[in-house]
Amino acid sequence: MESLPNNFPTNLTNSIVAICGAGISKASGIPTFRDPDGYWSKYDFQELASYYGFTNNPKLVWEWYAMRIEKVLSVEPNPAHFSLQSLEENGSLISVVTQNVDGLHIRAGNNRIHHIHGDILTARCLDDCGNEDISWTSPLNEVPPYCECGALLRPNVIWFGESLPPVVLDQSLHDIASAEILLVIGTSGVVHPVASFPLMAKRNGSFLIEFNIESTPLTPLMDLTFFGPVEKTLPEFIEKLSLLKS
Ligand code: BJW
Ligand code: ZN
Repeated sequence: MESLPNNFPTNLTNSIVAICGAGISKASGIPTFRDPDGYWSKYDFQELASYYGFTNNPKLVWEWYAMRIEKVLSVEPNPAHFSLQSLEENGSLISVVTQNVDGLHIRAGNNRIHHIHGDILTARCLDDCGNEDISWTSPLNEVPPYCECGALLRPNVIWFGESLPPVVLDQSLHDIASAEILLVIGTSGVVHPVASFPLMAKRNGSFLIEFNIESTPLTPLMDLTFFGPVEKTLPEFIEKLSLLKS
């Protein structure tokens, strides 16, 4: 691993925010969206990840989610997730802002996580009868699933064209505003508003570090880039940080 530049921040206490995307869960066996073998190479995102698509064909959308729920329930966090947990444990991490809906950061032991695109293991009533508390702990037997009130359930995720949950968005922006270091991990950097967070942080003086297997539209903004599988590069980087801290 290359050495850190001279302008690398020296205050490593409660100073780091990690923005994560699907690339961090790839080594756990969860496909990304936009890689050549990702979901959008096989499926139409408008059909599967929009409110319009859902109301047009709830069974089709729920078949996709049921398949993904089964996958999420069968995989484990990988060394990249665990290294973010160690960063929280040693007092360096403010929070993880994750676009991932797989819950693997929770299972790795992180406590301060903002799930900005929701949670695939929960669902809520489409008719807003007040039922917001459905959790999947085993694969779905039948799709689409229905609420006790008779209406359809929908996955608790954020689809294209939907607003991000305001409280989660506020907390994420608050944390990013105080980040000395922003880690941008395994995201293609094309989905807004998250794709605009690194620029906001940069303007606010944060030091930006990207971890990805390839360059992204965000790469030119970065102070440092680690190209390679994040399950390898992130633990190495965090090991180096702990040496700096001790
Ligand atoms: C590795 C690796 C390894 C692989 N190691 N790296 C401003 C401008 C233009 C458009 C908009 C805008 N503001 C809003 C929009 C519209 C839209 C948008 O951004 N569209 C663009 C795509 C053009 N945004 C929205 O609609 C958002 N809502 C919103 O802004 O509300 C207000 C509003 C509404 C309407 C108009 C205007 C304003 C909501 C976005 C919701 C996204 N939803 C999804 C599905 C979530 C639920 C689910 O999972 O089922 O979220 S889509 C999908 O993309 C998912 C992801 O969270 C998200 C981001 O993807 P991510 O994580 O970056 O994955 P990939 O696959 O793209 O990238 C993986 C990366 O990993 C790659 O770079 C690889 O190289 C890398 N990698 N293996 C390291 N081992
Ligand atoms: Zn209901």
